[in-house]
Amino acid sequence: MSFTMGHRRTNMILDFRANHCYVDGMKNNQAKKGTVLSGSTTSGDLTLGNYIGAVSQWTKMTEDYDAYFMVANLHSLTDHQDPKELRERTLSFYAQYIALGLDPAKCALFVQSMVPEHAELNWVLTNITPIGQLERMTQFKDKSENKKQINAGLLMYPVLMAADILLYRADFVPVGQDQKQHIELCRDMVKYFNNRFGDVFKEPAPLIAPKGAKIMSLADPTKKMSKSDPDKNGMISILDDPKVLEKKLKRAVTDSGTVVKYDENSAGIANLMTIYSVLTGKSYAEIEKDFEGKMYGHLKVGLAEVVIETLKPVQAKHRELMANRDHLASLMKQGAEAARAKASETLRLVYDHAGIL
Ligand code: AQP
Repeated sequence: MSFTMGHRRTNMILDFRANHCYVDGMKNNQAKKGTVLSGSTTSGDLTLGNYIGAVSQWTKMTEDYDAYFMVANLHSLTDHQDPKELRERTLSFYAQYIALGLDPAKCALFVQSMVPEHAELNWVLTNITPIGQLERMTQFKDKSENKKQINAGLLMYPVLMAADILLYRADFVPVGQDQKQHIELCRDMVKYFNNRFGDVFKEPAPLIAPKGAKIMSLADPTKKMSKSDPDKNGMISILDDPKVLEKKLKRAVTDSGTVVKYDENSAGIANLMTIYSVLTGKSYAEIEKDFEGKMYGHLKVGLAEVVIETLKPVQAKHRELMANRDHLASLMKQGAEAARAKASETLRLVYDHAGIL
């Protein structure tokens, strides 16, 4: 009975898709280069690192791939979240994605918790994943350091991430450098699952941008820029006020040199030049030429202008979207329905293979 109901639900979703631009991509699936899935955790507002390393890559893929992008709100529970703030941030995050260029008509743009299959597949995968492998994850080691109490969710984070990817049987996962290890683990989990239950999944490959895959903290350029970093001076939030942006960039930590020259060993200035290069499309050599005879301070002022100009339209679009909550809610509902069409099909296959009624 549930099988029939599942079918009925899927048909309903496909009917919905027929009235939606997204269906055009689905109809032409033959011409697509494969399926992509990615997301970002609602542990703070998106940073320039999240944008450069991930979201900006996603927006380029919606034409060529069958694309699924999610607001990963379940992932944020690995850390303490104020429920009221989390609810509001989830809405804001969704609006930030669209403001940054993701078009909900060209991809399935959804909130993770609105697709319950993520949590269901997570449980199945939990039972094929060796704990030792999870304990070796760099992110787990970094995030559990100095914590008095480590919750099981922090350890299991990569399992839920694998469920996110495998539910859509994604071929590619566009991510920043820090997530590569988690994708490798997901590939192992595909082998464990297929060996035990039969061929259901294929191994996904990470897609990592050649430049900007690891934007560093402005306060400590040896550390990754992170949205949950308690030191707010280290991050550029895409919603930061222009005055705040200018102040943070002018204060960015660099070495004691003065000449604007790209050098990997000079982490602070290399980071600023990378951000400048990605946002303007200029090469390092061109930037060096632009700032010839000038000092680090000039680069920081120039970069502040570039960042402010880049984020101005994004912030305006975000404000506009947040002013119409009903419209956002309806986009979220449509996105979740489109995602569930594929997710429920995969889960049914998984349960069939695993003997789960
Ligand atoms: N600094 C960064 N440079 C380039 N890419 C980055 N990403 C994150 N930080 C940078 C990429 O953004 C995507 C979404 O990441 P996430 O939110 O799921 O988790 P994360 O990698 O742990 O990102 P944060 O900002 O550091 O979050 P918190 O503070 O919660 O840990 C991923 O593709 C990631 O690689």
